Amino acid sequence: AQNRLLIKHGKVVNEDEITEDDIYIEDGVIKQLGRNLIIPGGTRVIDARGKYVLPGGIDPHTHFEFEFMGAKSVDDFYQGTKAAVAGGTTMIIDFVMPKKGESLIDAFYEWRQKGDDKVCCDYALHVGLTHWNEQVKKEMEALCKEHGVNSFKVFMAYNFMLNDAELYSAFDTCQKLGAIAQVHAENGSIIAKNVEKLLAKGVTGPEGHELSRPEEVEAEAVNRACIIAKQVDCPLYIVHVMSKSAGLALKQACERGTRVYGETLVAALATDGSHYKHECFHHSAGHVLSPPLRPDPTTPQFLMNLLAQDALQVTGSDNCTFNKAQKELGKEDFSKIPNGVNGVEDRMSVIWEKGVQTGIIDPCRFVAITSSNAAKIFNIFPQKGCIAVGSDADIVIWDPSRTRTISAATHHQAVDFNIFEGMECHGVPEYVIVNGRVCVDEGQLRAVEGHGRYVDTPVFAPYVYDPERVADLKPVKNGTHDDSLPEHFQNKVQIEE
Ligand code: DUC
Ligand code: ZN
Ligand code: ZN
Ligand code: ZN
Repeated sequence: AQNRLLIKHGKVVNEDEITEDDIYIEDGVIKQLGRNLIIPGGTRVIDARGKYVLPGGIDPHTHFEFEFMGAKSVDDFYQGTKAAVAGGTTMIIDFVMPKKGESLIDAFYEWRQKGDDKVCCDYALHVGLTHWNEQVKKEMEALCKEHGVNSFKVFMAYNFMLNDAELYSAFDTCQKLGAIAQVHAENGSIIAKNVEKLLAKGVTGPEGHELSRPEEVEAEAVNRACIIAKQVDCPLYIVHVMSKSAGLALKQACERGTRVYGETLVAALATDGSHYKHECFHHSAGHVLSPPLRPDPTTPQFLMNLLAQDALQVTGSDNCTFNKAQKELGKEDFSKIPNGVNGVEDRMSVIWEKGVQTGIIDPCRFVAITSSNAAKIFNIFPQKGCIAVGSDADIVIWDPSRTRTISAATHHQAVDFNIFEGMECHGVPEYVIVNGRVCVDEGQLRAVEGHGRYVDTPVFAPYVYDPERVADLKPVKNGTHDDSLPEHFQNKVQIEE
């Protein structure tokens, strides 16, 4: 066999434990795990002494080459996944975004066409529901049964938002298919009125962005989405939880027995809304994303604490990058600034810095929130998200003692701005192994266009708790892992039609 690799002497970190195993990889898969392995001659050996060996990061939220608000995001599937790999992420999940009225299946194939030949690492796709009718319902079923899709995103804001009755039907359809519903939770009707009012008052700059969509407008939508999902017992995933209020609304819904997961963004964990007051337009507009960064400077640590408590489970980037020139579309009107920021490359280092380096989370929890939980929720665990015999060889050898300083001048993304500019991070990927191939080698990036594959995300069985397939997320309390299942996963009764 070709492509053999042995990783020796590292501290192997999974979400539940750290072991001192060596790892033998052949043809892209982990074949042996343990000490004193017997391996074929001619195998390359990587010494990981003093380093952590982590499951490659999974970024479940990117928008590569996305036409949005009159612009097209500049990181495509090549540049975007190359940057991901450079930072220790070995799989991304992007969003198919059908034009209003467009067939979901057609849009799905458009995205496959953008991705398949370009991706440097494996990828999967969520599908956005930008309108609602019977045709959409039929196509959702086909996407689940024939195209490896198990997640659909609905919007409560933007001009493709669904109303409450449509959300109810969309969630109900997801529930019956065994899919998970994702929601962009902001009250779009309130935002539209606020924008009108602010512009009329002469507030046209980026500072108007957060003012038009304050955190209670996010929290209201989180709460409403949770209530609607609970009516039809649909598992729900709130994307980009950006504020304290939204995080608390989600936590309370969970305590009421709603089956809901929360994702927050690396942007929200490491920066804040003070940037919207920056005098330089390219700087403030460069931080515009929705939901916005919050003016309350205690927000980033609060969200990290929610991750530590398992009140949030996942971190993504929402990487949707626009150059300075594109952001100028909103020079006269903040509501026209293309929404989106970087993060796919820096997510792992920034979260290590803000979470592990500060002592809020341990390396196991870091693995859970950057990789394992996304793999479980989107039903690709243990192929992805862990280091185990039989799993894909997506592995990062992580040096916690080295640091790097983030800059647009040195990053691998196509975009000309970086919201983490100047941030010094402990935790540097020294080797990144993607499907058994060494794609960062002693810190040198050797990503290969087209090396990645499309990964099917199979649906779950609706209503049934299936220990083989349903995510059994383990809550972490003060660094000790509680193996009991969260209540919302305890036996659901099968209801036959
Ligand atoms: N928010 C962003 O900032 N960009 C892409 C889409 C979204 O919801
Ligand atoms: Zn969104
Ligand atoms: Zn500036
Ligand atoms: Zn997004």
